[in-house]
Amino acid sequence: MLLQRIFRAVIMGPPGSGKGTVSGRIVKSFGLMHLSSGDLLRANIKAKTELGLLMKSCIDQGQLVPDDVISRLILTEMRNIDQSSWLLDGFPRTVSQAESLDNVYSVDTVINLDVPYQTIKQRLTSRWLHLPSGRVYNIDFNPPKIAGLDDVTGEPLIQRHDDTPETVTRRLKAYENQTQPVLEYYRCRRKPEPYKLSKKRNVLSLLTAFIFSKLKYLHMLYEHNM
Ligand code: G5P
Ligand code: MG
Repeated sequence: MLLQRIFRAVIMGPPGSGKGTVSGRIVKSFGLMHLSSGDLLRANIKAKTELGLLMKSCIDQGQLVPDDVISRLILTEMRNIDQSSWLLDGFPRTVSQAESLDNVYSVDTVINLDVPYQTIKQRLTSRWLHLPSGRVYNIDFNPPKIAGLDDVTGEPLIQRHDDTPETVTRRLKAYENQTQPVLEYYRCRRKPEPYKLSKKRNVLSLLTAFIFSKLKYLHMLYEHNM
């Protein structure tokens, strides 16, 4: 199903909650562009760009890269998909990043994957990745057709350096301290429904609200007099 208008969404969740896996399915079904901040950083590391070399140790240690670096990287990349519907995976990850995004684009939907940490730790130790495409596999959940090889290209799969148990624990801590507040940020920004109504409908809804308020007032008076 292709969307009729530009639709902009963000997918959030702790490390290993399935953001990449679920994104893959959503973008296939709805024809969105998928932009993953982690995939973009790993591509820079693989290509040995200056940014990649600078950020590698940060990522390998399970720490977030600085806000200004990742915001500039993602927002520059987003110019290429400006006229498409998109799904952002892994960005924003701090309130400051969410504000940078808000300054340029308005987000229609935020999807949050809520998965227990114990499940995450099990999933990450059995995850395999096709680095060039970002395709994700799991020995138990969705194994590749041929062990160790990507289904589409036949190229070798790798395990991520930051999937060791100690680094996963650090990444979960970073999620709790720096990313969970972003969920609260989006919850507080939720707009009330009536603003989406057309002008004609707005008049109707105002009239309906007025009539209901009067009825409620009469009802209160009635109760008071009882
Ligand atoms: P990333 O690359 O954004 P994380 O830590 O947010 O990394 P990650 O590890 O990529 O997230 P995911 O995408 O949420 O996990 O999960 P996934 O890969 O799809 O699934 C995990 C495993 O579970 C897979 O093996 C999959 O097959 C399996 N699985 C999925 N769904 C299910 C299911 O329903 N059932 C079962 N049984 N299994 C399932 O970021 C990496 C680093 O880059 C930097 C940071 O250093 C970060 O640590 N970075 C940023 N830094 C600052 N700001 C940002 N915005 C940054 N973005 C990245
Ligand atoms: Mg991912």
